[in-house]
Amino acid sequence: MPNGFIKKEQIKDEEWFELACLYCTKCSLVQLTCVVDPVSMFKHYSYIPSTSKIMMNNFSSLAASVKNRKKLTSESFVIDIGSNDGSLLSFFKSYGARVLGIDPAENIAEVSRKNGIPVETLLFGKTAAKKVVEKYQKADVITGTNVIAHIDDLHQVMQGVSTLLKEDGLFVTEFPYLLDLITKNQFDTIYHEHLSYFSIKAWDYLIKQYGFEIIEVERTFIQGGSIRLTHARKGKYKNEFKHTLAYLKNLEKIHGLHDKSSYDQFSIRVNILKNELKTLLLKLRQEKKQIVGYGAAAKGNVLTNFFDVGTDLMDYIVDSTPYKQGFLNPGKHIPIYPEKKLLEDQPDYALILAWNFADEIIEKQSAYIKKGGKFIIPIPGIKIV
Ligand code: JHZ
Repeated sequence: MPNGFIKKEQIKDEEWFELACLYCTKCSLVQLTCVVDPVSMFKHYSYIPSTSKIMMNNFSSLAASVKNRKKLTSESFVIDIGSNDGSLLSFFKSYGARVLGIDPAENIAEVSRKNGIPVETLLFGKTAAKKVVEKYQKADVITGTNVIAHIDDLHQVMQGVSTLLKEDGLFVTEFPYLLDLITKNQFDTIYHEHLSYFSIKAWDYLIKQYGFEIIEVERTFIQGGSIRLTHARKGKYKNEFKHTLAYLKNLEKIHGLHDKSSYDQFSIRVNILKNELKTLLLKLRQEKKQIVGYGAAAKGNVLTNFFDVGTDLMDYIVDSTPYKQGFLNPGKHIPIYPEKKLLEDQPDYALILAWNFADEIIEKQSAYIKKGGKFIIPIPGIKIV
């Protein structure tokens, strides 16, 4: 599993799941073939967004844009689905709004509560939404960043949102955009936590069934290219983004997102990338260079497994997340250490597995580069810095 970091003694019990996609010829949605039990994946979670400055800036900008549109007061109630450590809600709280997180990860909910952000530890759906409405009230704003694609039953998501949101409420969601995934070879963002890969066409097909419309759309560079969508019930707000939506749908068509054969071509491109990267790493190893990984991202676990990069090619991975340090990455069992080990050891090359944070990492590790260290960025194509 992508976030299934383990200890050495757990290797014998490690679980493996198929990783493959299906394409719907009717609505163009891309989904995984295999659904892993969400309780086992999310009850104890190791990913926290607040370790990244870029992620925090993104949350800050999302909250600010909602505030501009919705005029938040101390009466406003904001709910975040997949609230993690409460990072996004902390911005809404700073605007005076009442906030509540919904997240199944008990370990991270504790962190959130310590940060002053209350959480209901629930998997989101219609039942969870009903419980929250009974205990609290309906929400003025519902947010959900990098979480909707993690939920198997998308109809449950929209039923939940519809149950939980006031008539004039806003629903804001952000997820990696399929257009970026396909055009930038981001195959490694395909993993068990992400069950759906959305184009605007597929997403629009879903939300229309529940009486919602997209009233604002923005492409962001988060996670290598995401899309932030603001929704309201049809006709409640002025929709100034009709042309942008039509433009994006057309762009998706041009890039073949609505046509199955484009996905076969994508697969060929990924296999070419695999050959190129493996050839480079093998060559460096023959030259007796030390190679490590940077960022034990879930996507990095996909890359190391799919490209078959193990401890024969990569000595270890450094990562800033305390929950990951001291563990082995799933599948390939590469050990994970704190980031400071990079400067202590000064390896020749560091393969940036968290390539979406390449700029932030390179800036942070300028001392490593000054001493002659090199970074390899694998996606969208190999680049050595
Ligand atoms: P990062 C996660 O995927 C999981 P991952 C999840 N399923 C999802 O949808 C996506 O995010 C959006 C480390 N790091 O954010 C921290 C450093 O060590 O790309 C993280 O372990 N030093 C919710 O796991 C990893 O890299 C740094 O300076 O692919 C990045 O993981 C920085 C900036 C990060 O997400």
